Amino acid sequence: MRKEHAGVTDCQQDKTEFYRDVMVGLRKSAKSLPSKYFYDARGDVLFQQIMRCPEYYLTRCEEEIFKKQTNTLVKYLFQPGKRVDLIELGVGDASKTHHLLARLLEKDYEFTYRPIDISTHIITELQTSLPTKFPSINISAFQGDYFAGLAEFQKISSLPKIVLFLGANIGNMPREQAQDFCKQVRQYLNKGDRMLVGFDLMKNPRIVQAAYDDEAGLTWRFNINLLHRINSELGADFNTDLFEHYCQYDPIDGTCSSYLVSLLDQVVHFSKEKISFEQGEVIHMEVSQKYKLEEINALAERACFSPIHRITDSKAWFVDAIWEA
Ligand code: AVI
Repeated sequence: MRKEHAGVTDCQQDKTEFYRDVMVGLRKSAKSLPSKYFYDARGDVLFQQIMRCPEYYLTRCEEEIFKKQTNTLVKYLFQPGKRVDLIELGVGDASKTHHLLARLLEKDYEFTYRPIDISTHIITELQTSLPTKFPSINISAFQGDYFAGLAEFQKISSLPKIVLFLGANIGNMPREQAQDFCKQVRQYLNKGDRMLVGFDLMKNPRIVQAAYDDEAGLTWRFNINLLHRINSELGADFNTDLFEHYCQYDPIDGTCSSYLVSLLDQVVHFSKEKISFEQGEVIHMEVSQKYKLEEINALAERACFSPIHRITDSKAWFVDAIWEA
């Protein structure tokens, strides 16, 4: 629920923050926009479509792990008879987690499922759909920032925690930021708590490149949608026909970078400022980092976790890494 304080709504504050982040990115000599703003209602729909498109293998790989290796997940994450909080960061439609939840309920594990997501729409939807599918589930969701959610759950419960961070969401942070993120999550955990993180692995560059440059143009629309969002929410006048999507995968470093390219010299107006683009100039939109298996344990250890187990899909394209705090 949106709160009002001192006459300023959270909604207005979000907008100010959005405007500030956009301006900071577009005023830089190497322009960029933060990919966290991809996910408005239209962006959520486009991302759902990307997850189902033939080239985007990530979702299918992790879905296979959750479907076919559910018992291994349970074995390394849960202890029979020990009641826990199962916290999921950035939950989406929870379709992969469904497999795990079903098995836990079937085997009478005791847990409260605590999803955290920034999207009000996703949280509201989940709070009705999950109890319909699993009538015996205990669910207590949080809408907002991951760390605000972790802080809130720490306040209301002292049960051991199991944290899920699926979907290679960690890949949308550059390596150093991913490291800091894991360290920060660790601060909300007690010794013995567990965390599962989904990583996309380095593989044939053509497979990665295709996943971020799909035939149907969904990824193109997903990126361009952020310009539409800036137009409608911040009053800018981007002509989206004058930008095209470009993505490049660096197979040595494992970094897949998405850009929007300006097709002409042009000026985009905001109510109080204007931003110039040269023909061929790019806006960096997103990083999707791919990892080598061996770097993942080092990342865990630097964030003060002990690696416990790793589960890969049958093609070894994706891994769910399980760590102990
Ligand atoms: C959400 N995240 C893990 C996706 C990814 O693969 O980086 C977002 C995405 N961007 C383009 N396609 C999918």
